[in-house]
Amino acid sequence: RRLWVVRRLSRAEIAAQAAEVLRANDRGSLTVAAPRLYPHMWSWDAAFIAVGLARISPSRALTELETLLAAQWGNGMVPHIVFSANAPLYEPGPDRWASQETSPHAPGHAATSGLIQPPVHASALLRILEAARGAGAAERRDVLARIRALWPRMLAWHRYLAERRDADGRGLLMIYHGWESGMDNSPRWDQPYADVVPDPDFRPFRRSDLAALGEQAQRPTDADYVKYQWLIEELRQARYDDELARKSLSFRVADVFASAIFAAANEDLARVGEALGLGAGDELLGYAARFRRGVLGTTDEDGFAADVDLRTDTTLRTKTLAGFAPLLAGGLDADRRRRLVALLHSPAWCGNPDLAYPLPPSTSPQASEFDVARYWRGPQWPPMNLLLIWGLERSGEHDAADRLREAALHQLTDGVFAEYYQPFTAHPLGSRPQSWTAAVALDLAC
Ligand code: 2M8
Repeated sequence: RRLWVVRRLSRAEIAAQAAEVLRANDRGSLTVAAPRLYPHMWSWDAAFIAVGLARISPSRALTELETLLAAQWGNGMVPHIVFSANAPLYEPGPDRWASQETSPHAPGHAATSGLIQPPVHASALLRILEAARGAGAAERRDVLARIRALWPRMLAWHRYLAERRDADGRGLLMIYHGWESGMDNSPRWDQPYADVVPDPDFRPFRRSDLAALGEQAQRPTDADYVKYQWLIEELRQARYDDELARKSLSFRVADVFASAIFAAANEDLARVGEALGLGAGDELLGYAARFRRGVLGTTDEDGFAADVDLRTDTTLRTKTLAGFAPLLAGGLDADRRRRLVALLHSPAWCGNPDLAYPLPPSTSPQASEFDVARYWRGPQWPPMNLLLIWGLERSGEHDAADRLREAALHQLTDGVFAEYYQPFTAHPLGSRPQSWTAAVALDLAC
């Protein structure tokens, strides 16, 4: 085992270099997720990017959310990709989604995908609001006015999720594709994907990710990708209609991690609304309570949460980072919360003696599916550290939050801003420089 050894940057150097990455990936009113592999705007990346940018300019940070929400669909859905013109090839591109031709809800002025990603946006908005309080008077006035203007779109997004993605009110968000979880090839989805069988005459298109990255062992497999592509076909056939999708798709899962993010996001949006006198507080806090209950309803005796396959009503107990969802959502009794934090620090997770940094791998090294380099099956992901830090703070676990914060920042002192990290050697993996990693570094360093 060879550790990745580099010159370590100081806090000030990290902040400066991270800001430089975000500047280089800035295309005016949006920041591309990564220059080659992901040359467009991604929904939850944009939220993390906004959190980082808020440290430099609350106004520019808000622009990121405004651009994303300007591509919102008529039914409130915020698409997981907003395509920019003249970018390097990314597949599936706008033609594969054909959203404007297929759905009456798709916006006429923006090319988008037809999926969602976890709703971190309101949590980003709250941080922008907090950063604006420390800005000069003119910027503060401007940001507050723009947040008011954005409010109806944020509310419509949350209503879409609560009404269309949790139609039966169980407090768990239904997703139609592993991409909607943001954790594409996580072992969380192995079982549901086993039931996704493309039509025999389906012709998969060429992958652009392998050419852009050149590291096959760090990406999902071809077998995975055919299914990812096929599900887009199924969704298009369902005309991106939630009523139809909910009944017809061969992948329908309750995503416990996104549900926890949503619980917290509703509280954060309620705080923004309260600060600006915009109302809807009861409604948003009602959603927060519903989704918190939904998340808690899946937990085992340690407070560790599970996804649910909604086609078969099977609970999916996998050893992935998503199990810590209750720390994000809150609501565990003190005893189980202590047990869950102890699990986080145990050898199955951050306390694993082989780890280069005590940070949670995306999949437990003790799980049979653990793969040290393959994307969401093992590597450590900086934005997930940030979500856990927020969650631990929200849960009153300040010592655990501080430990995680210190390790997360230390990992990023290599100055590479990689998409993800090999947990045992600290080698930077995936695309680089990845905007959300730079944003997290900036936030942690400031
Ligand atoms: C990855 O997902 C995209 C598809 O949406 C891909 O592999 O092409 C995931 O890591 C996702 O969570 C992330 O938002 C996206 C852009 O960074 O890349």
